[in-house]
Amino acid sequence: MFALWYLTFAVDEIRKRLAWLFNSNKPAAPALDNKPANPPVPAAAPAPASKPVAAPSSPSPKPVPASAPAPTPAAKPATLPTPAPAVAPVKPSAPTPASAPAPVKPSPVVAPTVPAKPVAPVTPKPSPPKTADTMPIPLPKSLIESNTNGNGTNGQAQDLESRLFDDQSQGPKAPVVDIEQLKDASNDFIKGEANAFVQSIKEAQKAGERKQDTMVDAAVLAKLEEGYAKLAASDSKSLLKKYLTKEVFDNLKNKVTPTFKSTLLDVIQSGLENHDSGVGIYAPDAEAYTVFAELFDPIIEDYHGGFKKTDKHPASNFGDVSTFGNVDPTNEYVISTRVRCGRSMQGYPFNPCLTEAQYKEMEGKVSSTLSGLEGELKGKFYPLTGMEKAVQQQLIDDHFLFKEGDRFLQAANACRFWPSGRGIYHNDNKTFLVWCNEEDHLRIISMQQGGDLGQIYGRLVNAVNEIEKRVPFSHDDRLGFLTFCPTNLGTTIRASVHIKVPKLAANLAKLEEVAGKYNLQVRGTRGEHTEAEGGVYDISNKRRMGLTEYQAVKEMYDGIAELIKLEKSL
Ligand code: ADP
Ligand code: CIR
Repeated sequence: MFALWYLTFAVDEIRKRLAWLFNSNKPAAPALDNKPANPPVPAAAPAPASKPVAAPSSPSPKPVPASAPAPTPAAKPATLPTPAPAVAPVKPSAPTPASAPAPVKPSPVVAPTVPAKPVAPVTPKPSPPKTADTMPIPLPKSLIESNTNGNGTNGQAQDLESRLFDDQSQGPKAPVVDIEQLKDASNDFIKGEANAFVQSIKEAQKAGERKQDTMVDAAVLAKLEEGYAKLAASDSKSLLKKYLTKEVFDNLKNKVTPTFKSTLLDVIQSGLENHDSGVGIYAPDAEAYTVFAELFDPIIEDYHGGFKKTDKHPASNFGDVSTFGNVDPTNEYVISTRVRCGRSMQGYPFNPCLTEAQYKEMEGKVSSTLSGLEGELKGKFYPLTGMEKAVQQQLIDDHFLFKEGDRFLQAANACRFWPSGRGIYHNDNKTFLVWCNEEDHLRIISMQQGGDLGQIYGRLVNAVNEIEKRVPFSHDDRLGFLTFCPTNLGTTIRASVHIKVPKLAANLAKLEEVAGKYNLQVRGTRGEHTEAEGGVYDISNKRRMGLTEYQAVKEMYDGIAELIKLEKSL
């Protein structure tokens, strides 16, 4: 019975991954608001591996350290290859269909993603685990390559499919060979993929497309030492400065991540170049969370209000959306409300390690996937490439679109090949939006005027559920959903209001202190690192890890209610 269940699960899983792989890349909508598209802005010439291309509006493109990981031509997983003998952790209710591909060499890694929820059950089975616990394992490189080459199906994959299903045209069917044979076939397939993955890395190393050794080169070390000395001497209030002690620095400065060879400089260069950072670090690739854990862990614990290195992020739970009402029932203080979450697509690394081809491929996948949404989520995808500058600026001014030239992201090598692969999807009234390839692969956003959090959060939950049915996302057993910035890990939820509380805000330090009591963060009107305009503040939940999505949103809901009460009493 278990074997049959396992087999059904494996069949569904393979179908789901193949569907994702071979999802056709439909062209994006021509331009915003149905205006004809401009001729596409020629993408900045691909920079040499270590030289990011700054966003056009960047005030002063920064020199880039020689340490940036050399992009390799093929997609690599954002989630991590598992050391050879290790197998994805198995939850009682979700057997692991396969072990993840083997890494270049055994090394500490972030736990792999957990298996996917079966999509089309063939036989009755135990109730499936929650979505967040059911992400498929990363795709082997050879599968991705065959897709991106435009060669149609991969031979191995096709062979496996034909061994699992007798007739594709009829939809899913019962297996046509016996269970033991199938399990063996599946294991052989996975082993073959793992070997191919390792082989492809070796070949890329031979061809000089990626760094071969695990040593940090002298130029990077010199930059690290110089940057560290300057930071240590500065009055920076960043978490980077707080936790990068000399001991931690010396322990980490020679380390590199196993797959992308990212260095400590890749992790901290944003904070080294921007002493006014609040945090100052990013994960250039998912392995960095493990290799540089000595720095990430205390920063994560500090930012997320006590999430310890021994803690495990809880399973995803969006809760009962109907329990949220209007955060400002009298409509006196709250101007607008927004809830967003971030997602990383399985099979792709974070920004600093993406190639331009991958950016474009991801944009195609996002655009075609979202084009299947219906009802109030129905909308269009608008690529940044070719978008009229005036249209882009209006979207930014109206708080719908990400800003351009963020110096914190630029210094982290996150703006390479801009605007290639970047874009925004939104419905007609712009209450549901998805950002593509800004800081994270996807930012899923629900927002509208006023304080009806119930409606806004309900829309977000509906959207996330719909998108998760179609796209496999990177998830880690301990860290939750994987994101580029450690402040966004876990739930990735930021629920915010644009609010005017003039009496409380008469003293900004006081406002921040009171907000802090309720685990809230105060930002300016145009988001992070901006000033308040016309007395409008952006106040949101600060922590995103160690609590559920529901609890993260509730933290904002309850905290804002308290701030409004306080404002009224003054
Ligand atoms: P993120 O929330 O995606 O981390 P930012 O802080 O940069 O990033 O904010 C992105 C945009 O969202 C900014 O234009 C900001 O003004 C806008 N925004 C955030 N919260 C609200 C809100 N409650 N109402 C309207 N716009 C908002
Ligand atoms: C900084 O360190 O200020 C930027 N790298 C942004 C950090 C993310 N901010 C946040 O509070 N969520």
